[in-house]
Amino acid sequence: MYNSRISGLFLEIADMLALDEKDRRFEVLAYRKAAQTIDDLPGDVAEIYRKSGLPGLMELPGVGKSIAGAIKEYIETGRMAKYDELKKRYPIDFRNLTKIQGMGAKRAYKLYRTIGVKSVEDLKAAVERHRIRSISGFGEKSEAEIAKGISQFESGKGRMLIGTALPEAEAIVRKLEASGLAGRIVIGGSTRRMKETVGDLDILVTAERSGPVMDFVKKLDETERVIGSGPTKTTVLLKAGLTCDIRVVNDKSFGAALQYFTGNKDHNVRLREIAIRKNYKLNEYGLFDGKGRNIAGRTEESVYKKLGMDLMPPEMRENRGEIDLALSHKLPKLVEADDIKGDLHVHTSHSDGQNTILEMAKAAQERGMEYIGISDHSKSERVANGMDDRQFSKHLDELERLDSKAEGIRILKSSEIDILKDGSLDLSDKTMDRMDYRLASVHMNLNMTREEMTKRIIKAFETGYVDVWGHPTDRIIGIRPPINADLDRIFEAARENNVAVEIDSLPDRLDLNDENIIKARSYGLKFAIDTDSHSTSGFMMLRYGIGTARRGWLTKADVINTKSYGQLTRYFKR
Ligand code: DGT
Ligand code: CA
Ligand code: CA
Ligand code: ZN
Repeated sequence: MYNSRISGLFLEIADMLALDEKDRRFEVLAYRKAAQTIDDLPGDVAEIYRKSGLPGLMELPGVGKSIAGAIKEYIETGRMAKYDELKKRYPIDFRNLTKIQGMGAKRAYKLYRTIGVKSVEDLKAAVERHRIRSISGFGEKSEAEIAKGISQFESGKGRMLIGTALPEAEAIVRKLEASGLAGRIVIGGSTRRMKETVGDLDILVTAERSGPVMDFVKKLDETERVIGSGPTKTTVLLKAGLTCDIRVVNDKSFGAALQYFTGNKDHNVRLREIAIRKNYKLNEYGLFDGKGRNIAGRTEESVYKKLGMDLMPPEMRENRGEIDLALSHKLPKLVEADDIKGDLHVHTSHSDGQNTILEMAKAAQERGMEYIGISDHSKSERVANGMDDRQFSKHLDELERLDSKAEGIRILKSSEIDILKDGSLDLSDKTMDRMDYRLASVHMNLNMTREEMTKRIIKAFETGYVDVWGHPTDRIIGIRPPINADLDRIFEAARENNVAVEIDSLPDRLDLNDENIIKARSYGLKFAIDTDSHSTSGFMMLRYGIGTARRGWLTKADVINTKSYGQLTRYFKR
């Protein structure tokens, strides 16, 4: 899968072009937009090129002739001349440095020019020697912020977002399927459990002969180098930057192997204890009775069943109580992507989205949605072109007009309203009164004390205007830690004020996370699973929000946007 590599190169090219003395704003935007498009593709961009050549690439939104040429060049040669050229001028690891909170490309460049920082390691050394604070434009405070950013960065290192890992694994599965060398091909491990970050990929394959499968994997486009290989297991380092374990098992043990390699480890350990108590033995080859006879293993279900349990979804397998529920046949029926009837967090070209209201509505309709809530930013989000009350007045008129015109989908009037520093909301009551529902999020002033932040959010809820709390803790995985706030008190206030909490499907947000979902649910809260889409391709991210919701054990009834249009509008009016 070439997508993440190519979009990464484009983002870095954009960063470097932006440093130029000449104004290259349009080129910078073009590369950013192309990076976004490629990142959002459901399949491999290389497949598009192989099937339809340059013209196929140029049909992608935001991909013109020269960018298509760069994609082609990279797929064919593994290099990109434009990138290499810029890199000579800027020998700086922007990709990792800009992941550190408090470090944009401009600041990275300045540190390079003044004290020669090229990499995260250099930056770390400079921070430790307190060399940052004396550089103009930085100071002690930003040195401390960068130090914090580095430790946050390091804690996420070596793991990859599910939003990158899953498409990568799927691309390999598709190729194995097309090869005809294997029978069943299934993704296991943390990827199957939809964990927010993944350490390595685990793929299980059945095949009559393992040799040809292993050879195929070693020669994949995706493979950077082979780490180890034997008849049952091959480990390769992928160009995407993570390793992949491929195991070949036989049909008779497939279910037992899938169970074992799906994990997680604690879940497996408990399962094995239950087997031992029954005088059985459980391993990746099957379930065996006291006489060593194989009594289950062809399917996962057979293994769980012989242990007295119902089969539970992979997302639940974290040893958080799911085993007891399975033993007592009380597993919940978890929410599914098909249950979602609409999206309540959508941006359009009226603030920082790329597509018009109608384009977004049409794309949502094509995905089978019954309604879409348009939630463009409020005025304090200046960087995101937020609108003030006057602009909203026109915007809401427009939404009403489009709703009456659109066929097959309803358009709900909303906004992602900033929760300001003092807990007030960013729009007037009059404006908010006109909306079908209100989404409210914290975006700025994130460095408050725990008490201040808690009060700020509770105060916003107490206005009575908040229907959904957007991306609640505001974390960005590997980049920004969650806000420091007392979630117990906030959830209590959410219940009292009928505020549903959001699960934002963007793979670097997935906020609320699984553990906080379980906590919020214990307060009786409802949830909205949204995509926070900024373009028509954004709706594809829904599956990550669904995966996270399932990791938090949510059912259809817990999620408000599983309601029909009629039910939902009644719910908001109550
Ligand atoms: P990751 O790769 O760190 O995101 O997490 P996983 O869960 O994919 O872990 P991984 O790849 O090390 O191993 C895949 C599965 O294999 C894991 O979920 C459970 C099983 N497994 C690995 N090591 C052990 C072990 O020592 N004991 C048991 N019972 N199972 C194990
Ligand atoms: Ca793994
Ligand atoms: Ca593994
Ligand atoms: Zn937001």
